[in-house]
Amino acid sequence: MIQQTLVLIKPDGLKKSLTGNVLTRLSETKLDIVAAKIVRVSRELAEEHYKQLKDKPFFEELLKYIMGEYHKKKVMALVYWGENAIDKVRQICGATNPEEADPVSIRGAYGRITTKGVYENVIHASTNEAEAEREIKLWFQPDEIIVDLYPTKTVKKSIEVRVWA
Ligand code: IDP
Ligand code: MG
Repeated sequence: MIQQTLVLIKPDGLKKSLTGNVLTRLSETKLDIVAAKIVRVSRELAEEHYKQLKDKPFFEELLKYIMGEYHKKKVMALVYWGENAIDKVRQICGATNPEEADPVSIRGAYGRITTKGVYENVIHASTNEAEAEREIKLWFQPDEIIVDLYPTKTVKKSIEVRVWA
């Protein structure tokens, strides 16, 4: 089954210069990267991304973490695409809790639990197709992805945009 999945290299991954290591590990999957960018995460984006966790005691800390308050204010967002993309990527990421994750996995090798109790686990990956669709549409516009993943429509917009001076 051909799938797409959202991957985020979280601020701790960028701060620790793990981008290369993470991308190399993910290349073992032989999946295609069909979108990639560096994002400064707003509070709105963070809240929307993690909205299923809003009642958790660690939610506020989680928002600060993904917004980069503790590391660098940036995240690398990618879309991986190919056969069984969701499970293949999650397998290499490892379990959510870095102390329970297989030491060979990305989270097992590079993650930690902070003194405030947040799992700083370096990477995010979608867990199922519905979540992948919601997340990819949240982080990317259709034209930022080089393949057609979901139906699109064309609308006329009259907006001011910033261009190079
Ligand atoms: P996932 O990232 O493996 O899909 P989720 O349950 O969706 O796990 O949680 C999102 C993120 O919230 C985790 O990656 C981790 O950073 C953080 N998190 C999840 N559960 C806990 C917890 O019990 N304590 C602290 N942080 C957590
Ligand atoms: Mg999740």
